[in-house]
Amino acid sequence: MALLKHQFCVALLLMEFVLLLAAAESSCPALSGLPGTPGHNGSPGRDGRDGFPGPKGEKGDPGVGAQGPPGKIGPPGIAGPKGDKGNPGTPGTAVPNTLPPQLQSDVKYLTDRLTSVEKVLGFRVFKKVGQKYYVSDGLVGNFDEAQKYCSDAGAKIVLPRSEVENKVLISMQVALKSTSIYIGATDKKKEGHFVDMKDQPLTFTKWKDKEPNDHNGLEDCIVMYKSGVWNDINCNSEWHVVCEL
Ligand code: MFB
Ligand code: CA
Ligand code: CA
Repeated sequence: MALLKHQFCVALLLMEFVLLLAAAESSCPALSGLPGTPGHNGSPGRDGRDGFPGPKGEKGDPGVGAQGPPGKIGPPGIAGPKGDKGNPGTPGTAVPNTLPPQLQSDVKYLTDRLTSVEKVLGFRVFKKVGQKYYVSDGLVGNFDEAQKYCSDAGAKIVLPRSEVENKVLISMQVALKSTSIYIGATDKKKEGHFVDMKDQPLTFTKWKDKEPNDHNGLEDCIVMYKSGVWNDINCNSEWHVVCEL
């Protein structure tokens, strides 16, 4: 019986120890156990957000690429001022008179045409009309200045001899942005009788209605308007100059 009592007391003591241990765990801070063995590495985290842009880098070295292709041709420059009059050309080669007469005449004709074409190419605006050329650099001047300008160029002031030639001169007005062009004829010598620069009477005219009227008795020269009609005007007034070769 004594043994039984002893065993009962031991069981009571054990229960009390277990109860005390449980109470100690619930009311005392957990006492840390011995460190466990380290766990395995976790799986990689999600990518982080992009960082702020960094500071501007230093300027790179100049590229070593091959030179690019040449650029497009630029627009033509504006025409420069007219150059000084050239020196007289070298005399043409004499046509050997051993050539047959017809061939000599053909060679002279072609030489003269070539000389005219070379003169024409010296002007800013030119138009072919039959065997002639109408040429201009856009000069504006009075009749005497017009006559000198054309004569110095080896030409003469324009004088249309037909409706067709008059229409070509109208088209020159458009190219020159002109309002009126001097015509190479006057009645300076005999009022009311207009003649060309070789004093020959005119075979073609295109007078504006009620013209020529020698307004104020001071009108002995002629201009052609943009419309193509002619009017007698004062020879000291200044208009566009067109020459014919
Ligand atoms: C006249 C004309 C003259 C001048 C003047 C202004 O016609 O004949 O040549 O142009 O106008 C009304
Ligand atoms: Ca007159
Ligand atoms: Ca008039």
